[in-house]
This record gives sequence, C-alpha cells and structure tokens, in this order.
Amino acid sequence: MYEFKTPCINYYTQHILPMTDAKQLSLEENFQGKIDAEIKIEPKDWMPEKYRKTLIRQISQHAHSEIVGMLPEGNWISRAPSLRRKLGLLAKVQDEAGHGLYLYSACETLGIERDTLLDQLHTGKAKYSSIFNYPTTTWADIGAIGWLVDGAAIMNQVPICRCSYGPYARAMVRVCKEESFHQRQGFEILLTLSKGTDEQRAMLQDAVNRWWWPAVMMFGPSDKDSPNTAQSMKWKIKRFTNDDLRQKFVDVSVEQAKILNVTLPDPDLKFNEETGHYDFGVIDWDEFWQVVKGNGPCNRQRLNARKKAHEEGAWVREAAMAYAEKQEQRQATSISKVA
Ligand code: BYC
Repeated sequence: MYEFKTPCINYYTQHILPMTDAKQLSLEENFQGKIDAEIKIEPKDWMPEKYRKTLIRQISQHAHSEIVGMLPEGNWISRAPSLRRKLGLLAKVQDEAGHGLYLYSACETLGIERDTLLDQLHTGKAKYSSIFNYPTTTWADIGAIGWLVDGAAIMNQVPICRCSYGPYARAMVRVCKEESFHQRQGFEILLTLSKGTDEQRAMLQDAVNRWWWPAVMMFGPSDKDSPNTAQSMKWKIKRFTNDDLRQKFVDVSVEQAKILNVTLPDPDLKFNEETGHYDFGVIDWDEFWQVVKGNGPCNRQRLNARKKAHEEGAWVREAAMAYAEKQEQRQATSISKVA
C-alpha cells in the first residue's frame, strides 16, 4: 500500500514558495510513487510543472480535435441519404461537441483558461489531429470515418481511461462509450454499401483507399521519432506507445475489412506467422508532417470555418454570461430579503 509522505500541495504554490532542491526531489519522488501505485493525480495535488504542461498540451489538442472533427462530418448532415442516417450523423456530431467540452473542462482544471486554449487553436499555435484535414467527398467517407477514424480513436483512447490524471481519465470513460457507437454507425454504413450496387461498392472502396493511410498516421510518429512518448509512459499519461497502438489497429482492421469485402490499399500488408501480427508498408511521414504543419488538403478551410463559427457565436456566449449574472443577482437579492 502506498503511503503519502507529504501533504498534497496546491499546484499554484509551486510558483509562490521557494523550494529547496531536496524538497523538490522528495515531492517528485512522492508524485512518481503515487503514479507507480496507480493512485490518480487530482487537480489540487502537487505535480511537476512539466507534467502539467504535457497534460495541457495533450488534452487541449484532443479537445480541439473533437471540435474540428465535427466539420468534415457536419458537411454531410444536410445530404445524408435517409432520415435514419441523418439522425445518426447528427447525434454523432453533437457527441463530438460534447467530447470537446468535457476535455476543455478537464484541461481547465490544470489552471488554464478556455479562452486561452481557443486562442491557441485559432492562431494556429495549438495542434489538432491530422486526420481532420482531409476532405469528405462522398457519403461513403462518413462510413469510413466512423469505421477507421473512430476505430483508431477508440484504440488510442480506451487506454487513456487509465491515465494518471483523474479528470482526463474520467472524461475518457464517457467519451469511449460514445466512440464505440460512432464506430458501429460507420461500420454499418459501409456494410450496407458493401451489399449495394456496383457503384456503391466502388464508392466504398474509394473511401477506404483514401482514409486508410491517414487513419494509420493518426497514431503519431514512430516511437523512435516521438519526443514525448517515453516521459508520458513513465507518467502513465500514455499506456501504450504510438507504434503499439498502430499495430493493434492494423490487426483488427484487416479482419473487419474482410467482412466489408474491401481491400486495404497496402500491397505490403501480410500476416507474419512469427510475430502473430500483420506487417504493413512504409508510412509516408512527409505527408504526415506536411498535414501537421498546416499544409494538408483542408487545413486552411478547417481553421477558417472554426474561427468563423467562434466569431458568429460570440452573441450566444454573451447572452449566456448575461443570463448567469442575472441569476446570480436574483439569488443575492432573495438571500438579502430573507436575512
Ligand atoms: N496529428 O511525441 P508525440 C477523434 C504531434 S479525436 C497532429 O508522439 P504525443 C475524433 C504531437 O502533438 C483524435 N499532430 O506526441 C474526433 C507532437 O507535437 P507537439 C485526437 C500529431 O502527444 C471527432 C508531435 O506530433 N486524439 O479521434 O506523445 C470525430 C510528436 O508526437 C499527431 C487525441 O488527441 C496527429 N495525428 O502523442 C472522430 C488522443 N500525432 O505537441 C474522431 C490524445 C502526433 O509536441 N492524444 N502529433 O508540438 C494522444 O494520445 C497523443 O497526444 C498522440 C501523440 C498519440 C496523438
């Protein structure tokens, strides 16, 4: 059983109190001890500044990805082929907004304002997932996003339910339940197309051809080129490396592709008897970094749409603030009347 050796200290105090090297070391040892013992770190616990910054970076990028991720799919709500499909897609896109909100809230517990986070997104300072910079040109893309993109997201996010930081881990439990519905709605769209006309089957294959590699890239750079993985694994922010998760994703997707009767666009994809996994071809890392750096097919379009939505939504935020202030005033007046 792990023993607490020092009382918990509000993270703000680390900036205020001068700290001796020995004290800092003991705080860090205790912190790592808690992590090793699977004890969650909570917002008011002491934490190294680098841990806090790493979490702000990852959680905010994750939140931005959820919000920007609404755009490629939102594009198809008004063009869904039936009322049933429209309801499913609408619910999914609304879920993504909810995920963004839980994640922004989790991030705020680390002492950063939401406005600052949004500003970082809108000025291009903060990253969001590379995957959302590709266009959705046919209805089959909506199925492919559900199957492959949400499939990759689940593979990456289920382990985050066990992340060492409490608010992030708890937010991910609900996110993952919803992602699982998203993945199934995508797979069902594709399964229907796979049983359709020649044209529908061709549309399905074309979407899979275009989304496969970007989905494989979603897991981030190879472990040897990932500057953050080693430390994040030690802190149990990440539970698996990028390459381990990517391999798991490839292994399950190959089997699911057989059910859809589609080929995956990788001639090097082959089961390896020795490793028990599928070997796959070389990833185009140049494409990945170009997209991450803002030069993907839709980066500018996505960021502009996001900024426009934020500006046009200003009146909603102002109205909500005014309403909250009015409520507060009413409450204060009724309390003073009682007193
Ligand atoms: N795209 O050292 P690494 C969703 C960056 S939401 C862009 O491995 P880390 C969904 C990385 O940020 C999907 N950038 O970093 C939503 C780092 O740059 P900085 C989002 C990427 O953090 C709606 C640099 O490359 N999921 O699925 O240890 C509808 C070096 O990488 C990408 C999450 O955010 C990328 N793909 O590992 C449908 C999950 N990959 O910050 C679906 C939470 C890497 O040092 N995040 N970079 O300048 C994570 O698990 C980790 O942050 C990552 C990267 C695995 C993504």
